[in-house]
Amino acid sequence: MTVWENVDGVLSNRVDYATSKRPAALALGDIDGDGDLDIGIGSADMYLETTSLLYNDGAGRFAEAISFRMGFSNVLFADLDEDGREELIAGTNGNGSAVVVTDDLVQYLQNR
Ligand SMILES: [Ca+2]
Ligand SMILES: [Ca+2]
Repeated sequence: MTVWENVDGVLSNRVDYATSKRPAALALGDIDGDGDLDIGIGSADMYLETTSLLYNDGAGRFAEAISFRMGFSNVLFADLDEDGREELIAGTNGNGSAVVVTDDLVQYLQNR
């Protein structure tokens, strides 16, 4: 995934980020409620089964992708429980399943 900064109307300061293989969908949302848009990426690769989340550092840069072993090709953000932090909702095209990822779950998985 590549992000360019808009500097006075000119796309500049290109930064490439490693994400899930064969990214198929991208969504912006604020999963940690800090006011900065984070990025969720779904994958079209059913074998590698990765969905990625990149936290915004508040300065327009993103932390290294956190990848989950779940092969969901569609992603979106919505604040399902109205706590001010959006959840990442990921769904498949194939088997009709979906998961909801919260910031609390990500922090738990990162710190165990
Ligand atoms: Ca955020
Ligand atoms: Ca929420």
